[in-house]
Amino acid sequence: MHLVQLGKRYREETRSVEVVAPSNIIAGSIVWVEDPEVAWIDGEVKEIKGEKITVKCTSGKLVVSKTSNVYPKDPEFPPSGVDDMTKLAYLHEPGVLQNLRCRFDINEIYTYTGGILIAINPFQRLPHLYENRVMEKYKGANVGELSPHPFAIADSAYRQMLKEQISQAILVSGESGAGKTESTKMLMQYLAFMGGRNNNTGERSVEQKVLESNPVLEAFGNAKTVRNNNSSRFGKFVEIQFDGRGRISGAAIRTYLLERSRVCQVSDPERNYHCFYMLCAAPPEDVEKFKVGNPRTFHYLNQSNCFELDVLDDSKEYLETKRAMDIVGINQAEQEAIFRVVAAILHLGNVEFVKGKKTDGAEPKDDKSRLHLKTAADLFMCDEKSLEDSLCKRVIVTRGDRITKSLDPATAAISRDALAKIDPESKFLIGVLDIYGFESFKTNSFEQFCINLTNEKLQQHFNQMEQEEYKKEQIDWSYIEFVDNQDILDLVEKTFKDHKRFVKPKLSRTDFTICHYAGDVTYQTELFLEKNKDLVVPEHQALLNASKCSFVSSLFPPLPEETSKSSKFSSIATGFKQQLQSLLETLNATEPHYVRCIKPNNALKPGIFENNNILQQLRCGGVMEAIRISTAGFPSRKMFREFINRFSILAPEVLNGSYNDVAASKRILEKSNLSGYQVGKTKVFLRAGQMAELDARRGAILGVSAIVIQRKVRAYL
Ligand code: AD9
Ligand code: MG
Repeated sequence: MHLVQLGKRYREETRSVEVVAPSNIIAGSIVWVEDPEVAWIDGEVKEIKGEKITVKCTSGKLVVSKTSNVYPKDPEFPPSGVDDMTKLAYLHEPGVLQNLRCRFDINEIYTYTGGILIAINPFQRLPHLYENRVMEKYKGANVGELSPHPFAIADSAYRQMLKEQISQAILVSGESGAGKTESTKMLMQYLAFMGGRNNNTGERSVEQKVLESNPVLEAFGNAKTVRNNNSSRFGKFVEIQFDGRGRISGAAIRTYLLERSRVCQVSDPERNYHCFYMLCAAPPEDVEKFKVGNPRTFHYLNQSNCFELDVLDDSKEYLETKRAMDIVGINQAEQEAIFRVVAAILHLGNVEFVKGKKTDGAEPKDDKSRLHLKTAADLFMCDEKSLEDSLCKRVIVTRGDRITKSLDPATAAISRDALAKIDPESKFLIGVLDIYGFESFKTNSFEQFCINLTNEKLQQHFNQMEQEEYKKEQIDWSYIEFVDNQDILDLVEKTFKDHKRFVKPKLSRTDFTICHYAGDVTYQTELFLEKNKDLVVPEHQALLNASKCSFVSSLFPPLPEETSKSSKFSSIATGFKQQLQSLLETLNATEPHYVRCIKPNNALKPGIFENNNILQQLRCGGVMEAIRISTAGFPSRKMFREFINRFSILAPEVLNGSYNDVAASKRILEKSNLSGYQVGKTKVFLRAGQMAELDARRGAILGVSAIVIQRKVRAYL
């Protein structure tokens, strides 16, 4: 409900900067009117009476609406849409939706909104879009010259890095299943392609390692959820480092907030992390070595009835993951140690406890539990008795509490070891951020709180970068209203009560609502404290530190003296806040680029475009906000030199003699009779639609000259 209201808020704000005022609408006009089912429906205005307008919809329905809720429909809308929203004659919500839809229908899944790339998940392989020859084509082409594509975004980041000598970041966002991880892979594929160098040593190159790190990360950090069969349960920031000449010199991956609770608790029909099922489906000799078997026999897996996935062959994935581990440089011994830990977790999960007969503590329930405990100890290469003691002698220890810890360092170690810097001469980096988008579910807990706070921060970053660009170029932007969300960040980080963004629902004692930039979210606090605990029991730490396997013991370094006495308590929120702070510091030093992924339907099927669903995502992802800012501001910008190269054809005389960039750019603009644009210190800033206008004129002239040339050629023949 709140999202619908929010949509209204956007529309009201957008209206003040509407390209076409609703007053243009008269009887007979073709318009868009709101519809509860399909969001917007087109029709013809039959009658206008003051605030009321009657529309005969194409569905045959007669709708009476408020004049202010009706928008003009572009009568000359091109049937295959436009590749940049700023080229739309009418830039409003129904127009944006219509454009995305008709492009989606012809498998054009990418569209620009000014500088942002919108990517709609096709839920079907479109291999022709990602071939090597496509990458070749994008190499060095201007953004806007070719169809919108993640390669174009990566190319522009790469070239900007070299030209301006600053690091770049590509922020990929969207809800679960929208295609962030897939888009991230394409961006990385392109950057590896551009920055790769020949190596004849037979060793794996850094870029190969970067690309191959994905299957490893996904085996340990992805799981099937109800929203996505391959859902990343962690955020990641992939840094690709380059030397001054643009060649890849190293890479690193930072991960954020892995969902640890999944190791011990899985709800039907979801799955635990892929690695557990893979190991169970390993070749017989490995199954025997790691003492695993049918996934249905393990408590951590059989809490859900989902074991196999149509789209994923676990035994194939096991081999693939091991191959990828080879490539990224995890040797056989390390691989074995990693899978031993994975198997030990499964066995530990099968140990059941009962109240001890002799002492107050607990003890393994029966021989079966004892056997699992022994197997876990064997796999961890630690002392069985100590393992039992460490689990049983503390009443507060519940099944799995400590185990939740082990996957996380394992994943961290993989990314750390796999992708260590190999060249100290890195000058800049291009970072790609694949992070969870804004979430609002029926019940929202601690995870949603952290995720939404992240998005709030990133949205603020987006607004600040936009404002900074205007300031730097000394562009007058006083009339552009940026919605500042600092107050929400203050609310979360500093105060809590009596804040206009904070609502306490009357009917619940434990819920609270925060009015986020993307909508209101009510959080249920029951599990907040529990989930926020990052408890490591010192006995467990000491036990595993003493493991005979150096890999396992390295995951659990000895604790400093003073903390080993009591349980080491640290909060997830504090750690996460620090990570987020450091991420933002990195981002602040980079030039940002944006990819917004959209999930067209919840059935995860090709060809289905759900209007209401998509609109919600456009609003939550800040796309409507970006369009609003764009309409009010200057969505298209070009460096003077690029602008002159492209448009001097509109005023060829500017190139006569020695000319100055500013004067030449101004002259071209004056001759084009545009208004409202601004000329900054290094760039030309154009209003929505003006770039398209200039391109059209350029196209017309080029078309004419092409005809002249053709005629001449024909005459010559
Ligand atoms: V989550 O927040 O990690 O749960 P993501 O990362 O946004 O989510 P993901 O990239 O995993 O979503 O995409 C989900 C699925 O959609 C993939 O497994 C593919 O089957 C499908 N997909 C996404 N993008 C593309 C694409 N460009 N072409 C083909 C795609 N299929
Ligand atoms: Mg993902």
